[in-house]
Amino acid sequence: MKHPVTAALAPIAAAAALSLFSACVKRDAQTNSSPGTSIGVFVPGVMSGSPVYEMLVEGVRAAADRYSAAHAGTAPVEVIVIEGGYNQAEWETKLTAMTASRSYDLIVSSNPSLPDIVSHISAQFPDQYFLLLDGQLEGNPHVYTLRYNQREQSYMAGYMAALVSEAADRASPRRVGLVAAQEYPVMNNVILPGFLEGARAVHSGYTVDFRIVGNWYDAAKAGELAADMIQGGVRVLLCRAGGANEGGIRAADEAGARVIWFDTNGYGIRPGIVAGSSVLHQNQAAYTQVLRYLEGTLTFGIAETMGVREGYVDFIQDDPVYIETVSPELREQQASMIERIRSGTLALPL
Ligand code: RBF
Repeated sequence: MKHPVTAALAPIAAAAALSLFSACVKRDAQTNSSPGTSIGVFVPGVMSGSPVYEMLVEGVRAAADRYSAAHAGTAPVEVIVIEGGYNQAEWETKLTAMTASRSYDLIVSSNPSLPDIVSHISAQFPDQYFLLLDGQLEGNPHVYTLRYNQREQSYMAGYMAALVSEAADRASPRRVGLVAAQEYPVMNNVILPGFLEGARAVHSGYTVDFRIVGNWYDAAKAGELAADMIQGGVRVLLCRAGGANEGGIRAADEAGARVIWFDTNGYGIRPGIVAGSSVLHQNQAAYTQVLRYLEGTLTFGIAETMGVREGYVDFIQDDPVYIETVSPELREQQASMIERIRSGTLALPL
């Protein structure tokens, strides 16, 4: 015989169970119609002063907004941004904590060092999906990667650096400069050689003065290094040091040298000083790939490489400040080199 109280409560319990069930059904329905309702963005560094990360977040947000607007009946896609900070030793712990929270259907990040970190984390949390830009990892069924052809990006920078150097001062040594935040495999094996390769395509006698700041924020140190390089005869330098670039550009301005900007359009930063902008369309990459994820068409487990021909790497030629800063002859030579890359006549594979 049922206990009378239990019997009396039975309908309530049934109703509660039913409402719990319908809540689950509702949630499942939402999940089914929008599989990536929560996206976590891990910024390996600090957004401010690092346009490559600002572009990342901008692209993810734009994809989430676009998808949410097109699926007005379902819950909007949520985007949470977590900055890892400048201490690289903490990134793995921070990203592990982010993954362990199980709050995100997808974790998005961007940095050549992320594939290694994610490989460790993925072994512990094999169900978590990751979308990594600016890095390469093939064969993990929960990880999609897209890297840029930075040989093309740095070649275009080196070519313009040498063109401007040739025109600047015949008495100077044939030497271009590269101020880098730190050494890492892509810097040493792709960007540095690509920059030199581009300069040597203008004249085979070019060498590169390569200096390291030691971090991504010390503008004073970058300025000292740049000033010293210019003192030694460098007329054009590529600044590759995130927030520290400001020091390099200031030193160039003070000493009458020129700077080539990397990743974003830098002409407006100090008009007349920035003579080239070799860019990555990271916002476009983040937007396109996150939208593919939300629409269920992103293939995990693959690694893609995108360059000039795919429209993700470019050299900005139509900015009025560029047109004012660089002579028509040099712009013409730069344009025809870029055209050769775009058409495939000049192949610069990674
Ligand atoms: N780029 C930045 O603009 N700011 C950064 O703080 C920054 N930190 C990085 C740390 C590491 C370990 C590595 C390998 C790269 C870093 N980058 C940073 C470079 C960035 O992720 C990207 O590769 C380049 O901006 C692409 O040209």
